[in-house]
Amino acid sequence: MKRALITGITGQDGVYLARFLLDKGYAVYGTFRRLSTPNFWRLQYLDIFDRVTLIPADIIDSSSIVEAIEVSEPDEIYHLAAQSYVGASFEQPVGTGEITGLGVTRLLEAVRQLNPKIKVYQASTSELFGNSGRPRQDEETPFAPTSPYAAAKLYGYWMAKMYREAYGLFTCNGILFNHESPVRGLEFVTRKISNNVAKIALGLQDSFALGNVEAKRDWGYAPEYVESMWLMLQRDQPGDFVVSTGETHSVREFTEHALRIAGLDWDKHVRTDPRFLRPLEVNYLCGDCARAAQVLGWTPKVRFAKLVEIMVGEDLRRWKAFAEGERFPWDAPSYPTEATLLTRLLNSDGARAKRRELRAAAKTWATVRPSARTP
Ligand code: NAP
Ligand code: F7E
Repeated sequence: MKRALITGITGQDGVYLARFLLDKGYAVYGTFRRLSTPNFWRLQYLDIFDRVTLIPADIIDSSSIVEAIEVSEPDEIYHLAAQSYVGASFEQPVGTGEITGLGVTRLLEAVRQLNPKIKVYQASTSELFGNSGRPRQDEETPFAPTSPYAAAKLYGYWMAKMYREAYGLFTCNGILFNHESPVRGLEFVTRKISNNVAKIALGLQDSFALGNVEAKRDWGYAPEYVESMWLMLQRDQPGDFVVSTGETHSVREFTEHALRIAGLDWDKHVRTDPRFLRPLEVNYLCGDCARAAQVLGWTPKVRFAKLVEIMVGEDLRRWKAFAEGERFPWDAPSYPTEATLLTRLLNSDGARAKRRELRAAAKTWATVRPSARTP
C-alpha cells in the first residue's frame, strides 16, 4: 500500500486530494495546525475524517515537519500548506514569506536529509505570472509576481526546481490556476459570491460588496485539479505543469451568473467597495494546459457555468438546511458575520416565522438542490 503525506490536509485541496488518494488505496497522512479551535469541518464534510491519520505540524517549525515525515514514512508528499490568501499577504507579508516561501525549503531539506527518494509535489500557482501581458500563460511564460503571496510562491517554485537539479530530488511544481468548490474558504471571491447570493435569495440579507469586479480569472473545479497533482508524481521524470481550463471570466461575470441562477438583480443587490481593492492587482489570467493534457492526460471537465451552479446550489442548500434545524459540518459558524446571522436566525422572536419563510423560499430551490451535494 502506498503512503502519502499531505501538508495542509484541512484546506480545500487537502481534503479533495485526501479523498482521491483514499479511493486509490493509499494510506493517507495529513498535517494540521494546532489551533485554539480545531478546524476539521472539510474532512467531516467529505466524510473522511476517520479515514486519514492526522499529525500536528506547523510549516514554520522544522522539527514538526521532520516528525511528520518520520511518522508517516511517505512515498509521496503533497506540500499544500500555505498562507494562501493573496489579500492577506499584503497585510502579513513577513508571515506569508515564512509560511508560503521558506516553508517549502524546510520541507525539502527534511526530505533531503531523511529520505531523498520521497516524491514531492509543490503547490505552485498562476499568481506567479502576475500581469504577464500574454493572452495565455503556459510553462514558458515569464514570471512577474505582484503580491507578497506570489513572491513567496515564486521562491518556493525555484527551491523545488533547485532541489531537483542540485540533489536529484523528485519535485514537481503544479502551476495551478484558480480552482474552486463548495469547500473554498469564504474569503475567496467565488465562495463569497455564492454564499451571499444564497443568503439574499433566502431573504436573509439585502446586498453585498465586492472589490475589483473587472479582474479576470481562469476558474476550474478543485476536485478535478487534485488528480493532476497525483498524475505528476506517477511519472518517471519530475516536471512542472500548468493546470487550467483555458477559459477566462471576470468577477462581474461570475457574480452575474450566480445572481441569474437565483433570479436576482445586480443593481439591487451588489455594490462595489474600495475596501476590497488590493494595493496591486493581477488583472487577467488564462492558462494553457496543453502540456498537462499531452503528458499527463489531464483535461478539465467542469466548466464555468456548471462551477457557479454547483457553488450557489450548495450554499443555498446549507442555509436552507440550517434554517430547517439540520446541523452539519460548515465553515459559516466560524466567521463572525455569518455566526451573527445564524444566531439571530435561531434566537430572534421572529425565528419561527423566519424559518417558515425560509422553508417556503426553499421550495423554489428544488431544482438546484440535487447537483449540489456532489462536490
Ligand atoms: P487553503 O484552503 O487555504 O488551505 C491551506 C492549508 O494550509 C490549510 O490546511 C491550512 O491550515 C494550512 N496552513 C496554513 N498555514 C500553515 C502553517 N503555518 N503550518 C501548517 N499548515 C498551514 O488552500 P487551498 O486552496 O487548499 O490551496 C492549497 C495550496 O495550493 C496552497 O499552497 C495554495 O497556495 C495553492 N494554490 C491554490 C490555488 C487555488 O485556486 N485554490 C491555486 C494555486 C495554488 P488551517 O486549516 O489550519 O488554516
Ligand atoms: O480573488 C477579485 C480579487 O481572492 C480573485 C488563491 O487560491 O487563486 C487565489 O487567489 C479576484 C482578484 O483569489 C473581491 O481582487 C473582487 O482579482 O478569490 P480571490 P486570487 O487572488 O485569484 C490563486 C491561483 C492562488 O494561488 C491563491 O492561493 O477577485 N475580487 N472583489 C475579490 N476578491 C476577494 N477575495 N474578495 C472580494 O470582495
